[in-house]
Amino acid sequence: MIETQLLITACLSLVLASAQTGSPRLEYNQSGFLPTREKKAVLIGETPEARFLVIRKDRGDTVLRSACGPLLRSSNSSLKTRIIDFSQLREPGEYLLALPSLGLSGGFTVSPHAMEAEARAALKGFYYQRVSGELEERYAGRWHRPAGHPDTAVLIHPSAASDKRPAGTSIRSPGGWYDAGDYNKYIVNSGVTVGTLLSAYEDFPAHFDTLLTGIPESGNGLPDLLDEVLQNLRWMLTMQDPHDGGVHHKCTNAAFDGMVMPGVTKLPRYVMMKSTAATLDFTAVTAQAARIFARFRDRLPGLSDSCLTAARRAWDWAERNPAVIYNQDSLNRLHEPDIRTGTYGDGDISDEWFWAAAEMLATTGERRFTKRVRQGLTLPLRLVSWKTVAMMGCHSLVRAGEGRAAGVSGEVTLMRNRIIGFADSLLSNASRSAFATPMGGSPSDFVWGSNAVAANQGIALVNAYLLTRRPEHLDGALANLDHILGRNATGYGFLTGFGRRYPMHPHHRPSEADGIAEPVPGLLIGGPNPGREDGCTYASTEPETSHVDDVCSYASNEIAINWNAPMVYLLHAVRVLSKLKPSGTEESQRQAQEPVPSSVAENSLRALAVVARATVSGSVPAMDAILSTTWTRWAGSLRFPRCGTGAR
Ligand code: 9MR
Ligand code: 9MR
Repeated sequence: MIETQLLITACLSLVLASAQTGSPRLEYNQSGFLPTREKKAVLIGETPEARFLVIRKDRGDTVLRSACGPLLRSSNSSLKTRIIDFSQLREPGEYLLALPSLGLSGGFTVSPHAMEAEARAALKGFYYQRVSGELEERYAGRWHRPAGHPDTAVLIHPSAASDKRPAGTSIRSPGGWYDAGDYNKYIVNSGVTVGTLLSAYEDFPAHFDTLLTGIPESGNGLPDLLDEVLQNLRWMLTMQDPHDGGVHHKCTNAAFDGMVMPGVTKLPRYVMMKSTAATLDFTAVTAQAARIFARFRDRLPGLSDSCLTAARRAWDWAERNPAVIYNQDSLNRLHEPDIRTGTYGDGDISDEWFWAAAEMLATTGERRFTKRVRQGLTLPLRLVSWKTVAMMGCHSLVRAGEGRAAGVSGEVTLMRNRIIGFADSLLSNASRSAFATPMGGSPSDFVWGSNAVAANQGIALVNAYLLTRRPEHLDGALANLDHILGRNATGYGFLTGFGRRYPMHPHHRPSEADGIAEPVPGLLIGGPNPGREDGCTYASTEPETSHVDDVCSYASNEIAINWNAPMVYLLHAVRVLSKLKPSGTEESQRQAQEPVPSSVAENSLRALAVVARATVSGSVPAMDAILSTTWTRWAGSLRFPRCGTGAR
């Protein structure tokens, strides 16, 4: 160990200074890497780096040395980055990255179990959003709580009054999930959420058939995902007016509850007027549920048929009322009491028409739905969000195939090509991205709920992959997952409870009011949003960094079911599909093997490798200590030219 002592003595005598401006940092998926897929980190800062090493944490061996990518300028902030690609690394284990500007840094794991707990937790996140039942300790752990709003006597708001249901009378509308950090239940948002979860089931049924999440229904003969969906689907069915088939837009308080636990406030709840958007979204998901639950007729006799009947009645109502838009401001001018909760108002429902028609066609094969499907094909293919749902219909029709999509088989071929074209444009964004992600192709990706933009782009890429089996489509989806779980400009992994740094103060009433420091786990935070509609104080206002971990911030730090659902889809899809097809394009492998000329940086890396090995062999404090103490800074700030003695 003379080598090590020499090294330390020599190095300690050097000036400890950082040559960098700003402090560089390394961001990557904090939930680990899958052995068979791409692995990238992003070095943020204006660094002179040329080379990096990957070191095995237990043995201190250098297992990979390669070149950092060129300095990139982000188009979504003033940050500069370099991509560090270690996709070549495939052996499961714990590793460190060594970089001249950072020293030994970035402990990460490669494992076939990477993101497995996250995948389960994101689905379990819905359990914590359940409205009307108690969350028992044996399922909810320390986040157990009494039942929330019972919703057994919900008032008919004047906007919803009819002869059969006069204003002020009440209906039962119990159950379901709370929408987000607030305690209301909105059909439009429930629709896209349930549709996304049901699509996850339809795309990966064998996986979900055996997946357990530790909910009260686990082991009852139904997949947990479907048990969870049923919680909300059954609530949705209560929102359909049995007299005419129309669906109420939402079940809500007049104003948002304070930051209290569910069930604390006992203020009146209302169902609002029926709307065409709500009724069509309801049609779409009850139609989809009808075909899925048909497989479970033994377990749930009648459910599939009830869903289909509900779907048909809703469709018929929409045909009679094709453009009833929910506009809360005009309602508040006409009626008492004023309603101040979320609106999910959508003035353009052509895509809702298409989605409903597509699901009806996929389920029934009846030609009466083809007209609306054909009309919808002229719509621009937009990314899925609560108000843009055409792509949901495309995915379902493509999944159903020509057999079911009777009369529109030519169009289904067209849709396949559009899905692939959409995914390819996302990939071309990734090739220009300072974070190597499809996410952020345009600054407008950073909206309220930007992490769901990333997740829904991921779903679009997965759907393309299911058609093409081109590894880059799956790696593109994974890249957005990496974004959400840490490879982003903020340094947060955005799923509560996971990774080394996640938001602790989500705008989520239970997390805020329960007196437990840890937020409720498995919830996806909205993410950077330069719109900053909440008026909170943000340290940065640039698109990709305008996020603040403050309960105040509902525009960047809330959670929502329509964000969690695509996260569930993406996590499970990427994991399931990664078992099928290894990645690593020839291009990236070639790049990683190219020799890079020896340089100052090279020498400093050698020194880092020596430090790493010496640490493991016990001649300097243990690796963990190095990482957590001044050793990191020491190693990081060395001027290495004179330290480079005899590393591998
Ligand atoms: O808590 C509400 C959150 O769920 C919504 O997304 C947000 C926007 O509609 O509104 C939040 O409620 C705020 C209200 O709009 C204004 N007063 C403060 C409320 C939050 O504390
Ligand atoms: O996710 C919704 C976002 O797209 C809208 O811009 C925003 C304002 O209308 O509302 C968001 O949805 C919120 C809903 O209105 C109330 N519950 C919380 C939702 C997430 O913040």
